[in-house]
Amino acid sequence: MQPEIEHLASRFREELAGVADERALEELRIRYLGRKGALAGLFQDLGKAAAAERPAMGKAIHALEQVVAEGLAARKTALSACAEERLPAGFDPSLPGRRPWRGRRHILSAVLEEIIDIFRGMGFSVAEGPEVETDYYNFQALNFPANHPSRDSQDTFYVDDEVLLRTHTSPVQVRYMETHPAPVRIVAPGRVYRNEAVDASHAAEFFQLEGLYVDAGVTIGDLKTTLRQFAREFFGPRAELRFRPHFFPFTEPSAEADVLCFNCGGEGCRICGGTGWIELLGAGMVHPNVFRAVGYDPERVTGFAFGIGIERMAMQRYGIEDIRLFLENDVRFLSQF
Ligand code: 2U9
Repeated sequence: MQPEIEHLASRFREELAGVADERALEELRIRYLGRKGALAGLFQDLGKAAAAERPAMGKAIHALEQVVAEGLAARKTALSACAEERLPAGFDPSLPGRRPWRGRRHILSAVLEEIIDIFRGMGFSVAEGPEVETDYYNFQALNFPANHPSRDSQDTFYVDDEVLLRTHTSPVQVRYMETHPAPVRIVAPGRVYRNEAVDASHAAEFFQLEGLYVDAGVTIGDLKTTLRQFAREFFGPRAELRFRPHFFPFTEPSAEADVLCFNCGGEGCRICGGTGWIELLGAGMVHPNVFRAVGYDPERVTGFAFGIGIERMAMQRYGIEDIRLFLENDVRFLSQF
């Protein structure tokens, strides 16, 4: 197209974009295609042009004519669609839409569901229970006697002397055993509360998944193989676990399990604090007093139990350094996962 004609084409497009109703569109049509319009003027110029220039000029004018005709027709369709749909006249339904905001699972839900799936694959089913519990189910049935120092590690928020926010999901397993005979193979996921001074690694509410396997003849060997299998599925086939003796009121013996540091492979680095190992979970053989509390005979059944902190697993997997980020609801954080 020649410069003058090209200029007209771009002016037409601008004017077309500004057209808001059918009357303005008709005016625009007359200005370009009417008897005294821009195109008519160009055709007159064509008549006066030198013979050698005419073919190229004629082609360019016809091209412009087409641009104008098509532009007017498209705008007309758009405007009548607006009228039919009662949309504002300036609305152009041919424009691409805005992508709607898509939600996603919270990173803690995603990690929790992944862990649940691993245990489902090993034959565990899911049990749930209330977050507001009684002193009996949260402590006494789990072998924390009243006024015993073992309670110090799990201070919580009290509604009154008897009613409190659960400090672990263990009451779910207590309730389950009260109502189901052995064998039991369940995981109990959920939110728990502790009266903690909040900092980068301590929260007053967090998520856990606890597991319980009870039957005749369950051994600590079953506990170790089950947790090793879990670690391999969650961290990868080369994940290694080590067990250190520990104390929990509700299990005896008890242990904490560490996973070989995925970052340094045991050499010692910043992530594992130079030890080569990262603390992962707690576990143990269910204390006979817990079985007695739910009416199981500790002479006939044994069982193992374990507890996994979900935030800790997510922090390790994704290199998150502050536990408070999980509950701040900042989309800049959440949308990374
Ligand atoms: C019953 C009997 C025993 C559950 C267990 C742990 C060890 C444990 C921690 C992991 C990180 C809490 O979230 S955390 O801070 N849990 O170390 N939990 S054994 O033992 C039970 C549960 C129920 C009836």
